[in-house]
Amino acid sequence: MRLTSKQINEFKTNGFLLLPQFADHKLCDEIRQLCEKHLKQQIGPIESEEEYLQKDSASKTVRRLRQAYEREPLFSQWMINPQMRPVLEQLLGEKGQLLLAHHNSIMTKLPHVSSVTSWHQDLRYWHYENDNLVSVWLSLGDEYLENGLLEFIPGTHKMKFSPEQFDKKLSFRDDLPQNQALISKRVHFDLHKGDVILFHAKTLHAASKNSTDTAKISFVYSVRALSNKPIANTRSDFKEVELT
Ligand SMILES: O=C(O)CCC(=O)C(=O)O
Repeated sequence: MRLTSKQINEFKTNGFLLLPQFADHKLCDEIRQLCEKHLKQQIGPIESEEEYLQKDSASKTVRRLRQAYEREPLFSQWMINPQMRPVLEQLLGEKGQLLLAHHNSIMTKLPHVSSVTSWHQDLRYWHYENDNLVSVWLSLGDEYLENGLLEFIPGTHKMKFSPEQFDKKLSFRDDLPQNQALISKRVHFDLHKGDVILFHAKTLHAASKNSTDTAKISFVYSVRALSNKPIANTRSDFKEVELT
């Protein structure tokens, strides 16, 4: 698949791009079934809701299944999918390299027990020479505001912010009038099984909790431009996969 120049411009302007019905439904169902098995058995490494909220608790509610690439051949096949490579190459302006340090996860919002994901830029904890990084989000079922859909603020990948606009965890503060004006420009698209949304590592995004009775499960991985190297001896300086 190749993007049209309208789609490329849309990504460049907004910092995100929806590719409706990119992935085959059968593949999504097979991936989802495997995810459900890993979730049920709490196969590690996981990030729990308790860890995310920095709560001390013996119980663990899975928020994300980390290191998706090494969990199942079907997962790694999706992440190196030859159909996606030319698309990423168009957005990055050069070949991509799959990161195993960041995202590389099955993201969940489990019914009633999940938390809000505050406004943030993914790059907040990432360390690369520049910001030429794109994430690929695959919906394995319906995603809408009530079950924790992602929302984006258009154009924020190109904006400059001051450190005061972020809190200690580097979330974008929603209590500042200046930030609120920007947050009011938030947009979302209801997502369906097989939809892919591509977003830039600096695009501000957030997600609500899941107040429905069904788990929301999505797959996310990220890719850097080949020339955009990780900074040595940081978290980002980790295993990668060449997308040649
Ligand atoms: O919690 C969510 O579903 C949003 C995930 C997210 O923001 C991210 O992976 O960067």
